[in-house]
Amino acid sequence: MSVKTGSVIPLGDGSVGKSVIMQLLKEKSMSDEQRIAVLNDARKSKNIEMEFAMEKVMVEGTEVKASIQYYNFPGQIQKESATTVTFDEIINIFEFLPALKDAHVLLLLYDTNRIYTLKSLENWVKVAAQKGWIKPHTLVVLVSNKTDLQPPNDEFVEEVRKGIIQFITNEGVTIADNQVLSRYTSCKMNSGIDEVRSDISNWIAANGLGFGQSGSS
Ligand SMILES: Nc1nc2c(ncn2[C@@H]2O[C@H](COP(=O)(O)OP(=O)(O)OP(=O)(O)O)[C@@H](O)[C@H]2O)c(=O)[nH]1
Ligand SMILES: [Mg+2]
Repeated sequence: MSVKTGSVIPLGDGSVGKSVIMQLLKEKSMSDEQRIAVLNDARKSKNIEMEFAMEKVMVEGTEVKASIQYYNFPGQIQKESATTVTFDEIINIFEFLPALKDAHVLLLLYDTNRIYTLKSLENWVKVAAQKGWIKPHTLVVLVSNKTDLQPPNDEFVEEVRKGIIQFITNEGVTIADNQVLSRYTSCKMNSGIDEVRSDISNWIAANGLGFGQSGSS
């Protein structure tokens, strides 16, 4: 069986749900109680958070193992106090990590209940581009989270999705329209999470770095 490996980087403002969704994506068979505990225990991230998951996926009739590495950072950019750590401080330390040379999947998360977090995604895409994370083999998923609190504005979300494609294209990276997905999730209601998990594992199974089987690249 071949194994494909790839990294997933969630990006977005503070409190949009990056840490929580990463836990839910990692753990496929989480009970309702466990999920509510993850939501209730969520704290502002003060360091890089790493998780690892393995998913079996069928690709053209053969089973492929997708080995998925999640790297999550604090969404905070401004320094709030001497003890809080910002995105840039963390990322500067971890820049040498090989898995951070590029991302196979970028999750651009915002909180549907705070519309300015959707506008902020323009800045987060810029950060990703500056870091060189967006490559022709990168899947971008625009995640509208907390839909239990506020249903997203479909037209505005689509406008932002198109804007992301335009920006990436202007950066000189070739990206197809179906490489920037839009997904609606609620971590609280457990809706849309399975879909995002499949997006990630299917993409990494097909486009990840190959090990194991001879002839695979
Ligand atoms: N109602 C609701 N609350 C959610 C949802 N997802 C996350 N939350 C809550 O939102 C808060 C922030 O979630 P986190 O995962 O810590 O957010 P984060 O993006 O990691 O934030 P930073 O670590 O500060 O960057 C927590 O209190 C979560 O319980 C959701 O879908 N619905
Ligand atoms: Mg966090």
